[in-house]
Amino acid sequence: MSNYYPLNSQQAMEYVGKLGIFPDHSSLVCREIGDGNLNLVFHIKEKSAATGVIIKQALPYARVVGESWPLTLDRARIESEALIVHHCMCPGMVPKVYHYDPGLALTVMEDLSTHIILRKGLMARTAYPLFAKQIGSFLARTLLLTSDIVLDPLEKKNRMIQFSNPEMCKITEDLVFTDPYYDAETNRFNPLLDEEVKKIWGNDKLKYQIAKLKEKFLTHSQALIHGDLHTGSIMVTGNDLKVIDPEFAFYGPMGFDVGALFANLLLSYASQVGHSLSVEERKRKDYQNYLLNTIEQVWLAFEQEFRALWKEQAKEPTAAAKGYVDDYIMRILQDASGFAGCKMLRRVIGLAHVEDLESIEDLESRAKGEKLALGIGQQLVIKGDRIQNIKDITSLAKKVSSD
Ligand code: SR1
Ligand code: MG
Repeated sequence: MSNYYPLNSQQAMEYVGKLGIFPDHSSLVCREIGDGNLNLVFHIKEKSAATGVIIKQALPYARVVGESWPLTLDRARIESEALIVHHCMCPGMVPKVYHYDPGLALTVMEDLSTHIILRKGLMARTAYPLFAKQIGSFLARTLLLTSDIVLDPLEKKNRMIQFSNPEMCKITEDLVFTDPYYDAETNRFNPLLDEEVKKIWGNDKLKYQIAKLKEKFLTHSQALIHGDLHTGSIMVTGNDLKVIDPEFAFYGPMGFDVGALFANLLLSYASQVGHSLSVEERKRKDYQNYLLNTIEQVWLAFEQEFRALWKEQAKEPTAAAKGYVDDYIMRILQDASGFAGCKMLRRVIGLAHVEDLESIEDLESRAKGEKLALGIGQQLVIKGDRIQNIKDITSLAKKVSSD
């Protein structure tokens, strides 16, 4: 884009000033608050106000690596358009988009300062009683309502074109499905895991399953998926939830979003082991149980809403075939297991890690949590095809923990 330039805080304020969002002559303040892997994020508000707006601007490279990793600016379009689709299906569950500028690859959107990143809430061992129902519903609605089961076939194909996102998909193909399973330059891991990681690199059974999961990610254009639904892409209060950051959105397998969420809840579960020196054993176990119960509740809420929507809204003539919806849901669960496993492994071995584990300063304590994550991740991948219900996943996590 010829008129693209990365904003600084002053320019971000001037930009928003011209949009008529704030009254004329407002006294604005701005902070760059981006702490993710990819983008600039500016928080702009009137000096005395509590909230204002967010400008999220894509950089032409991955922020986490630097200019040596060029990255498409089209991800800003994908994100703003996915937010609009998600808003139609789940009003109030994504930030409102106020303005999108293709030239500057930026979106001006609702300020969510009242919310916190779910990952931070989990790290503080907070319980969110409404979370499972809310995210289960978000998943069921955004996935089923963008699929062939509900959409007119031509509209679905047009949406696949609209959300063609090859460069962002390539990041996932490399960082989730390829690099962590051999001695790739992008990998970085705790040196105390050397032995475990080498075993993973030599595990043919695991790599065979991962090859099949990658193939599914590459070829199964089932629904408009968020594409990066980890606990850093969800913001919460005690009673509200917003899903943010769909810049990896594309037409892919439904189980990838469900699996991403399971993986990140399980990474929180595994991290409890590394933090346990500093807290009572009882508190750690209670929170682990809470996390497993949350996974079960998410799935139940997802399945319930998915079945109800299927009944009410399926337009695909074959949707009423006896046993089809049951089989469809079972395949999502099995895919979710496999994808969750890959996503756990990549967060320990690959380029981009998670704060749940990284915040454990002592390398030996961290390695305990990471080993548990590697153990659960491998089992989810290997046993994915044999999972029959959600308790198979939570029992597997418990079993690996007790081994
Ligand atoms: C270079 S981007 C690394 C990771 O950050 C994002 O959140 C995605 O998960 C991606 O794989
Ligand atoms: Mg993100």
